[in-house]
Amino acid sequence: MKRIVTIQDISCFGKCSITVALPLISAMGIECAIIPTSVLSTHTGGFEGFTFRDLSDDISKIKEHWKKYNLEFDTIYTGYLGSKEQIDSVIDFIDDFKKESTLVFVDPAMADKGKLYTGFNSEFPSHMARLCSKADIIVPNITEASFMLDIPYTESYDEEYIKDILKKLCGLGCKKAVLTGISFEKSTQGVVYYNSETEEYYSYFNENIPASFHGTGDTFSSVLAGALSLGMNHEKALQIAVDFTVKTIKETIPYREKHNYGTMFESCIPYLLDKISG
Ligand code: PXL
Repeated sequence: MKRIVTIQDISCFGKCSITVALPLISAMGIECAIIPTSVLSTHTGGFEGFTFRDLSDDISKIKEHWKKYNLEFDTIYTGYLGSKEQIDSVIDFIDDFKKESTLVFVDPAMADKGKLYTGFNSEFPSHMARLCSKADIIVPNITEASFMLDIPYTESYDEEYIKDILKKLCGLGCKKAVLTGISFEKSTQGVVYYNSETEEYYSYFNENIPASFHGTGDTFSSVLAGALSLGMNHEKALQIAVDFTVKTIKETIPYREKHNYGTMFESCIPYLLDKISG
């Protein structure tokens, strides 16, 4: 059985980060270990007055304990991290646990729609860029990519611009990059992927649904990290991750008034299992 460790926060209510990654990765038949980096009462988008318990000190303690047991992971998958100190501890973790065959998957979850999430200062993206330099694959949206590359955020772009950003992202040090939430025409949205080792690009699009829910980035990343860990090629893994994310959004739209804090991804798990076995 494949084994992933995911390192990100627990948002107790709201469906994102670990409460999305753990059920999806487990459902895909992959063992999922976790390192919770902080505990929040809710995610930081759309809720006022959330609590935040910093578990930064625990990251290195958990790491040292695990080293005594020589634990091994097929994939190290990182998501939302709350501070520079957490990023430093995660980099130490990668240095200690990455083997030749380990996939290091970094989702630099910190911003969307041109803005950093609540709680991050303008220096944070440069630290996230340091973590990205350690990755085999990174999956930023355009906002996160723009912050890490220190270029202006724009919503009007063409294919050439996106390809250039992908090359620049790989210039940070990662081997492969996926830009998420890309829309060249109104009716479609999807991802563009670049492999700097083979210099190949691949794009995959699905419907552009005029609705946005928290945690959809985490859904995409968890399924992509899972599919790649299972040994699928990038094309198939990206297709499954995009299609599943779209399915969860469509599933939630009829209930969006009461369920605007996250998607009803749970009822889409049978669809996911069907896709990965097909
Ligand atoms: O989905 C990304 C995410 C993860 N964790 C926390 C967040 C967010 C997005 O807002 O607030 C705490």
